[in-house]
This record gives sequence, C-alpha cells and structure tokens, in this order.
Amino acid sequence: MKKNLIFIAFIFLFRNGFSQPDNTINPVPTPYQLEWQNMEFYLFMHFGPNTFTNLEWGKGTENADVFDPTDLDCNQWCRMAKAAGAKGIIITAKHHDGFCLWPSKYSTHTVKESKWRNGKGDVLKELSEACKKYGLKFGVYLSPWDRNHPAYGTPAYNDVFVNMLKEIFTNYGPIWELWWDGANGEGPNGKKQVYDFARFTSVVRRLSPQTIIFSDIGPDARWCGNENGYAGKTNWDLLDTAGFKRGKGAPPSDTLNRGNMWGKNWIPAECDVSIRPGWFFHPKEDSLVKTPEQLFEIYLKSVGCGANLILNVPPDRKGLITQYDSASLMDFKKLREENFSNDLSKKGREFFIYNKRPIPIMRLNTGNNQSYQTITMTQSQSIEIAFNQPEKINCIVLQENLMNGQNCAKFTIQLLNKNHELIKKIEGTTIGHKRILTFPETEANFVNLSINEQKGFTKIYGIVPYLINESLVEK
Ligand code: FUL
Repeated sequence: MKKNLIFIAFIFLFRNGFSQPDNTINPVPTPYQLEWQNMEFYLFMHFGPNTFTNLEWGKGTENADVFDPTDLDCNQWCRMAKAAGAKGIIITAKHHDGFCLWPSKYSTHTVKESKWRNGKGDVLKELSEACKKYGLKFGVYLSPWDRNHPAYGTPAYNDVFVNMLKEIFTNYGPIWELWWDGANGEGPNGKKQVYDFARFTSVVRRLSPQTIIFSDIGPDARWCGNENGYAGKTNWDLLDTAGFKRGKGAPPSDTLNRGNMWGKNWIPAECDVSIRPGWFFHPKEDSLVKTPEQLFEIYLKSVGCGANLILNVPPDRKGLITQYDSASLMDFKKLREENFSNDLSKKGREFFIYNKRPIPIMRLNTGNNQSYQTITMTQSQSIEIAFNQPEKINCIVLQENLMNGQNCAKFTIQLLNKNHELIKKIEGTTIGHKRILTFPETEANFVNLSINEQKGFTKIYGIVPYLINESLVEK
C-alpha cells in the first residue's frame, strides 16, 4: 500500500512537470522561433534574370528585358506548395545581380524597367497575395551583395538596402522570414561593401518584430553549413556568435552543422537545398530533378535531425513550376503520408520504468499539435512502450518540448523481446524539435527510451515507432 502511494505520487509529479533545475543559463526560444520550428518544411524559389540567361550568379549588367515570364502564375506556385505539404514560400526578391522583383524606387534595375507586362508587373505583390489566399507563410531573400547598384561599395548603399527593406516590409507584409546569404563580392565599381547588419536588423525588428531573420549566424535561424540539406546528427539549437560574422567570418561549417551544446544564443538550423542541381531554373536540368526518395532522405537528414528544411523549387521561363518538379514534390508528400500514417505506439501502452518496475503513464490530451502532455525524463527512470503483439519496426520518432530549452545530450533506445531481453540498441545524442531514427526492420515487444546525459530535465512527447518502406531506411 505504502509503495503504491509512492508510485502514485511519482506519476503525479511527472505528469505535472517535476520541479526543474535552474534553466536560466540554458537559452530558450522566442514564441516566434518555436512557431517557426513547428513549420519544418517550406519552399525556396530562385527566380529572376538568371532564369532566362542560364546563369547562377548574374553579373548585374543584364538588360532588364531578359526578365520576361510568359505565363507567370503565383497561384500555381502556391497550389503546388500547399499540395506538397510545404508551409510557406521564400522568394529571391533580389539576388546578387541586383534585379528587384518589385518596382523599387531605390534601383533602376527592376521589373519596372523590364518589358514584362509593360513594366507594370510586381512578383512580390502577386506572390504575397497568393500566399495569403492559400494560407502559406511568405518570406523574402534580399541579397545584400548587389552587382548592379552604383552605390554598392559605399556607405550610401546601406541606406539603399534599408530603404528596400522598408519598401518590402511596408508593402508586402507580413514577412515571415527574411533570408540573408553570406556572399559579399564586388559591386560594379569593383568595391566591396561594409554591411551595417546591426542597422538592417534593428530596422526589421522595428517594422516586424515577429519576422525570423536567417543568416549564417542568425539572429533567429542559422545556416546548417552546407547546401545538401543535411543537419548534424548532433544538432543543438544553440550557437555562440561572439567574434563571428556572416560569410567569410562565419563559424566553421561543422559548428554551424551541429550548433554549440553550451551556446549562448537560441539559433536553430535551417537546411537549404535545391530540388535541381542549380538554384535557378535551367532547361537541361529537367531530367536531374531529385526523386521523391532522394527528397525523403533529405527530409530525414534535416527535419529528422531537428532542423527546418527549405527546399528550392525554381519557377521556369514561363513563370511556372514545371511538371517534373511538381511530380516529384507530390510523390515526396505521398511518401511522408504513407510512411508516417501508422503510429504504432497506439498498439501498446506507455510505462515509466523505475527500479525495473513498470508504472503506467497517464497523459492528458492537450489538444495541441503534439496532442499529449509531455513526459519529463530523469536519468533514473526510462519510458517504455509495451506492444500488445510483437511489432515489426524500423523507424522511431522522438520530439523534445523546447519551451524550457533543449536538454537531451545523449539517449539510448532499446528494443526488447517478450522476455524483456535486449535485441537491438540504438544510441543517439540530441533530440531537439524532432529526431527521426531509422534502422533495419526489427520485431520487438518493448521499446524503451532512457536519457543518459542531459542539461536539464528533457521533456519529450513520447516514443513513436513506425514501419516504413525498407528502401527508405537511411543507408
Ligand atoms: C548562396 C548564393 O550565392 C546562391 O546563389 C544561392 O542563392 C544560395 C541559396 O545562397 O549564398
């Protein structure tokens, strides 16, 4: 009886969150960052003069008339993004060639100077409106490097850049994410720019405090250190930025890839990758569009490692997403749906294992997107799913509740047979927003998760096992 009371008290404590160690030294996300991390997957669109000239980096000397999409339809982009399960679109409002996809007053190299729609067209207007219509987030890539602008390389260019930001944020908002790459080459006068990023950031913060600003070093989201769409298997949402810059002065790529366990700032990783070899559309790459299976593998290596995935799908010369890209995207969506539809945890019961004793876990359905109350993990207890029947599994999804910071540094999953004997052990490090583990198919009666090293108590949403198509298991 006494023992039972202790166990009931134990369950109560864990259900209600247990008192936490002092987490004030462990940075936490802002509500905007948390919301952004929940978006997981969205599209990038590289579109501009390069679409028509076959270049990746335009020189800035192109005649504005080369920009002439014959059938531009941003509703088609959005329909396709929506059907692919992407949560938003980020477009190259201005790439390194300086061409502005909106009629900016601060440049003479824009849609206004082109013959497209007699200079009356505005891609940002069309896309921002279409995104609203389809319930998608809208973001812009505004390249600081500008190979066209005559003021580039002088302090006056920083005013130009600020004015462009003001135009975009005032006329096309809300802007969900602002994307800054690290390229900093020479302008038309051979000079390099000294960017005033502190000023750029404060202007954006004032106009739109909820916008997530991406760059090598944030402040809100960081580059993952490569353009393959891969985050580190160890991936901390934290980064130390003191002494680092964007571009050449950025932290080493493996640091960007893995983050810093004791980093002082919450700057989660975003993985950028293109569905084609190039960022911009090139007709000869129609046959080289990544397959749905390749996209699924990228998904495991980005979202499955706690990062966000921004997948570039470049519109063609008509101003449309090609059938090749959309076919692959639709099948990628199908793969995610089919393989993650059968949550096998529903075929069992959850227990705390404490001193080898199983204690049933009661969890309240909180009605949010993760639906169940989180479980607080200590190192003296593990949690376990006991299946009603032995189940074949080859994939496990873990999610950490990040509201109190990222805590898990090392975990072990054990697959056990009906006699509770170990048949497979999987070791990992960080969990973060999501950790998707795949392994050769194994039949198990129990799945047990323990945390071996943590900064504070890890709060997890549970263990979710799946049986995915064997060909999708990470090699
Ligand atoms: C890089 C750019 O130089 C590439 O052209 C591309 O836009 C990529 C996403 O970012 O910094």
